[in-house]
Amino acid sequence: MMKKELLLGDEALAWGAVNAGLSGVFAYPGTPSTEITEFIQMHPVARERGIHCRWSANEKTAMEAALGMSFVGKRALVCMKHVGMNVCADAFVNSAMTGANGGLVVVAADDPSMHSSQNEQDSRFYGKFAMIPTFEPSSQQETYEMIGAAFDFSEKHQIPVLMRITTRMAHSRAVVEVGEPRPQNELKYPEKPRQWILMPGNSRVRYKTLIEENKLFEQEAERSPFNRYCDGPDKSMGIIACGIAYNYIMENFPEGCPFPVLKLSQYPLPTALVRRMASECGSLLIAEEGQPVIEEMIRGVLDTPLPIKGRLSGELPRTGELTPDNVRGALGLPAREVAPASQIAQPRPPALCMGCGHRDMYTALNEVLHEHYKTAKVFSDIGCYTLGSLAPFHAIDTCVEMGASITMAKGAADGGQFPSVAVIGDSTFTHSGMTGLLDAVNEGSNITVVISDNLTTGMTGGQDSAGTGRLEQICAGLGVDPAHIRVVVPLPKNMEEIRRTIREEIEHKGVSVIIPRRECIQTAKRHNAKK
Ligand SMILES: Cc1ncc(C[n+]2csc(CCOP(=O)(O)OP(=O)(O)O)c2C)c(N)n1
Repeated sequence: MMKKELLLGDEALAWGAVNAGLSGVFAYPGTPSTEITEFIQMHPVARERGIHCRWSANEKTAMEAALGMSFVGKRALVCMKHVGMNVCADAFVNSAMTGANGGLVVVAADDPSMHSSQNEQDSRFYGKFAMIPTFEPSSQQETYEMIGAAFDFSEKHQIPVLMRITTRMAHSRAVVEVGEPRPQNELKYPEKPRQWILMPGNSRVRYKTLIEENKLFEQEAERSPFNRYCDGPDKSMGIIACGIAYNYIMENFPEGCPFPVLKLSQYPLPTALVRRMASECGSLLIAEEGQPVIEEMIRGVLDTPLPIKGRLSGELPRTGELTPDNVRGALGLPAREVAPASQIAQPRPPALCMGCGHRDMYTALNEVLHEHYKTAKVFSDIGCYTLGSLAPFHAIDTCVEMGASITMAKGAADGGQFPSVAVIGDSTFTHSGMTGLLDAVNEGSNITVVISDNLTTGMTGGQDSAGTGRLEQICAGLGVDPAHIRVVVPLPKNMEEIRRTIREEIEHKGVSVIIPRRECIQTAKRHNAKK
């Protein structure tokens, strides 16, 4: 029986996966993907069905665990934000070589306009690069349906599937018709076990079949119900609209689009459909969210030179999100009178919450460094504490990607920098800081590592943090001298002690770790309210 629910794109995806017989979701939080896993964690049906839904330490461990679940025949989902694809890339790219057994779908949530990310990378490149079929929904309803189709595709062709969504799809709500859950798969082992042992002899054979299979995946894309060719009377231009960009185009033509439109939501690129459009139209407009992935590909596909317009050629903006308004010029429509966002909503610069322990940590660190160590450099990382770069703290010199603080501090120290300080959050530390700390310990690098522990993954809304309660043991296990693992409570009343601790550990010649520990005030509020 179908029923209607008002769902975020993320929730439609999660519900679709549960109803498609999911056995486990493996994920590390990251905007705008977090709500997929949270929906499954909160859902009574998921609980009844015993679906695995605990957070993983990082995207690579998530991807590998899901691959293991697929190996034993069950349906597994991996979710992450786009930069998480970089972290799990080794496992992801090689999963095209092993193939899948139980359905395996990897969801990458891209963040064009960088609302909460360091870059605007487009995950479809990873699909093409790994030769993994990629799905890109254009509506919440399609997201719901597509995730089930992606699992079916994955099992039919024994290949992982990448599903790419973007911020607006993930975080906007629409009415979605949902169906009934299908049972989970039984345990069942791969029929081609050699493929799962990627030694050169096996891989060489497998790589050739993967290339052959991609021809089949392309044929699937040519006849996919998610790719649609809608003819139109005005052949001066044909529009290729990918994923959510399809909506931005169609919203401008409530009476129907006069141009032929190829809605693209499944790759590899269906080149026959593209060629058909090129042969019938005077020019092509490529509307895609993110980077000009398809625009670049199409230039290599067409036999006849044809004007191709898009993000590369400048008809559409090269950076940032597309909107129904900013595609109008490319459609030959007059600009709409809209007030700039800054007039509609007052911009509010982000800041650390009042009462946050990171504030006290930075206050103490700044005082020590400004007074005693004018040459200090602070290599920070990604999390709430990155806001230490802004007023009033201006406390950090770098923020690159998760885990980079400790390793950059090490490299700088190797290059003669003193003091070389790393600031990293507890979740970021277990995500990808631990291996860097091991490098530093092995070389006795002269660095001071501050693990600012708020007992949660604060930045993404307060998910469990993988090392909570065990950070000192982890550091000691990695070889940090226990005498130089110091725990302090970041509160104004403890300033004197914190400053002294920082000073002593900077003076220690070797690796030291300072752990300022106090619960995130947002999660503390929630915990108190529950009590
Ligand atoms: C590879 C990657 N995955 C996920 C994210 C999203 N993200 C940014 S910071 C962060 C974790 C922050 O937690 P923590 O280190 O404990 O610091 P806090 O925010 O609690 O201060 C996450 C999940 C990201 N930026 N990059």
